[in-house]
Amino acid sequence: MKLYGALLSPYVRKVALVAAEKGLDWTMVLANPGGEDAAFRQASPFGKIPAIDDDGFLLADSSAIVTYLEAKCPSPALLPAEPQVRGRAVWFDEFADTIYFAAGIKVLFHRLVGPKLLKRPYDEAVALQGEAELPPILAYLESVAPPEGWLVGEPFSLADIAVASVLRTLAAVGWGPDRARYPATATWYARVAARPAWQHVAAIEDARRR
Ligand SMILES: N[C@@H](CCC(=O)N[C@@H](CS)C(=O)NCC(=O)O)C(=O)O
Repeated sequence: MKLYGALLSPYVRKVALVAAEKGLDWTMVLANPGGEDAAFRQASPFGKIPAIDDDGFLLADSSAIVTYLEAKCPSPALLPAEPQVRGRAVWFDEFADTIYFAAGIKVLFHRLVGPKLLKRPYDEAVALQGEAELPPILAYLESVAPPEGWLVGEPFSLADIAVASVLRTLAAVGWGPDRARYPATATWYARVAARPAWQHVAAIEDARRR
């Protein structure tokens, strides 16, 4: 499977982590957000990352891709079967994408991606707005981070992958795990980051950054 995007994006990393947890064969194909490469744009009509090409099957959007991979390779299950647990897992995926990263992307794009990586227009006021939005989100996360096990209890799931992926991305702009202020979050995050699939994806990401 080709995975279009860049692993700094939590959405792209989410797909990479799901593929790695499931033991799938995948390769990164670098695509920037809004990139014009024709093959990428065929897979992602609106130029958003991630997108995949799985033996000619093209699909964009991390949650759509994860749903596809879960159906294609059900084991290990990352979307739990029990109805309430599955509902909670999808909640955390949505929380990660549309609440947590919706705030964090303002900091990421206007402090790092715009000014330093893609040399696109940026606005420090937007970064500050994102920083003002993050503390209540992090307080919520601290209130639900489990002392043992995973965000939905058991099993390890898409919930842990999606939320921890945002945390790793925001570490690049100084909003990583903060043990002093958010000890439960930092302890849970360390458990996620110790998983072999996480280590594998992190090694690929770190090698590309060097
Ligand atoms: N809901 C989408 C969001 C994808 C997304 O917004 N990706 C960002 C980069 S982190 C992007 O490509 N932005 C470019 C744009 O909006 O034009 C998903 O889960 O994949």
